[in-house]
Amino acid sequence: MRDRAARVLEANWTGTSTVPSRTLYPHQWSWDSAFIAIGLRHVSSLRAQLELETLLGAQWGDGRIPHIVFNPAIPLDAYFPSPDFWRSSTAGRAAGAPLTQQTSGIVQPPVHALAAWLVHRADPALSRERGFLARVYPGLAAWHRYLLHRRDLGGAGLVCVVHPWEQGMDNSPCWDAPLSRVSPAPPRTFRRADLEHGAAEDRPTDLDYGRYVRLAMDYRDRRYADGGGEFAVEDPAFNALLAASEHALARIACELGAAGTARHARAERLTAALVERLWDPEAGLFFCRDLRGAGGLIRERGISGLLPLILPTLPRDVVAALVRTACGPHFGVGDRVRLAPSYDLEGPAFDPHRYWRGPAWFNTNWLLERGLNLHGEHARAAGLRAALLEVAGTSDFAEYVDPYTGAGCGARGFGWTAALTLDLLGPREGTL
Ligand code: 9WN
Repeated sequence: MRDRAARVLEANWTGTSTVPSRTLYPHQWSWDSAFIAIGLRHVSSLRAQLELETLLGAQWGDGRIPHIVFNPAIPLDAYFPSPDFWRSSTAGRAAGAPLTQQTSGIVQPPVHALAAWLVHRADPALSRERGFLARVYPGLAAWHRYLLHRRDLGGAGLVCVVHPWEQGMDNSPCWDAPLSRVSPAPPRTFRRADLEHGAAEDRPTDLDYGRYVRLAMDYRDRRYADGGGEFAVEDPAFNALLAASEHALARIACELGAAGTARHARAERLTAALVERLWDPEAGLFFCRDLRGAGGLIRERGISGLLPLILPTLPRDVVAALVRTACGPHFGVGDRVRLAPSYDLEGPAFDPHRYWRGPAWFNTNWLLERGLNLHGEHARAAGLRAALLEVAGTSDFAEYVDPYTGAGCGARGFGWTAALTLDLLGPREGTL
């Protein structure tokens, strides 16, 4: 397994970073790279460090880490939206986009500081010799600053996503209500590239794609200034990852000889704000909060609502309820499914094969496994780990799988599936 997974990462390595998939996603993606670095550290700490350094090399002056860093050697029509759509170096100039590298203008979940800390821990000697933490710390701090200062659109201490792609679970039913208010870009004004590699019945519909394009286009035409968009959602997983990464940044600061207390305190405040704003005790789950339209909680059960389990200072009753929900009828962990689905098994929009509307992904299940271990649920975590390893192997490191059968869907030889397999094969470390 270890060799097979390492071979996938080798095949997807470009020399400076790793693509999620040679066919479907032939550039560098932000949160993919963070998960990939977490796995790469078990085969090459140097490559793991470079992965993150390359991504940070394309950071914008305002602190945002773009969700895609484009490889100029790849033809424009290999992926849509391509660099000529985002026009980062012109439309993003005021926000400090790089002049010579082409990127997208939206972001993805902030897994990077967590990844940087885990990469450092895998090989502290090499990390110190290369000054790895000192190289990445300023960029990571600016990234968190951007999110906390420019993206707290609700003013309650939580960060907003302004596009479904930012949260990473693109087509989740959690976005249906806020997206329904967005008028789609006309189909003839763009050409999807994803349908050449993925099955149309598994991918987002043309109507949803038109809405993704509209939102991205409007953001670009506002020159990537924050605050004015039609879509603004507080998401539990995005904010939980920021809090976990803020704890990691505190550790990095300490390692560099600075104080980490203020950062740990900020992470605890984020955790408290999550509970205050997004926790629903009756559902035993965190929900997304819509900041546009009529506003309020979006009562769709997505896996995102379980992921605050990765946080060390979550109240005990919240932890207990989340574990019950994960193992109950809506997510079926340890019972009805092989891996936790991306969306409610009993929800009206559930589909075991359609993108983020039911299938299981490896990164979300890896986070769940970490959360279960963190809170002492070792037997459940071990069950999930065993299922993850088995399904990764039998599906040939699929992008995602049918949650019931484990049958592979989407791309094969997928970067984070292979990387997180490597991580699960390694020692299960303690908590952050
Ligand atoms: C848009 C690369 C990315 C992942 C996302 C996943 C998918 C892109 C797409 O692929 O999103 O960013 O074109 O559908 O949803 O989580 O980072 O693997």
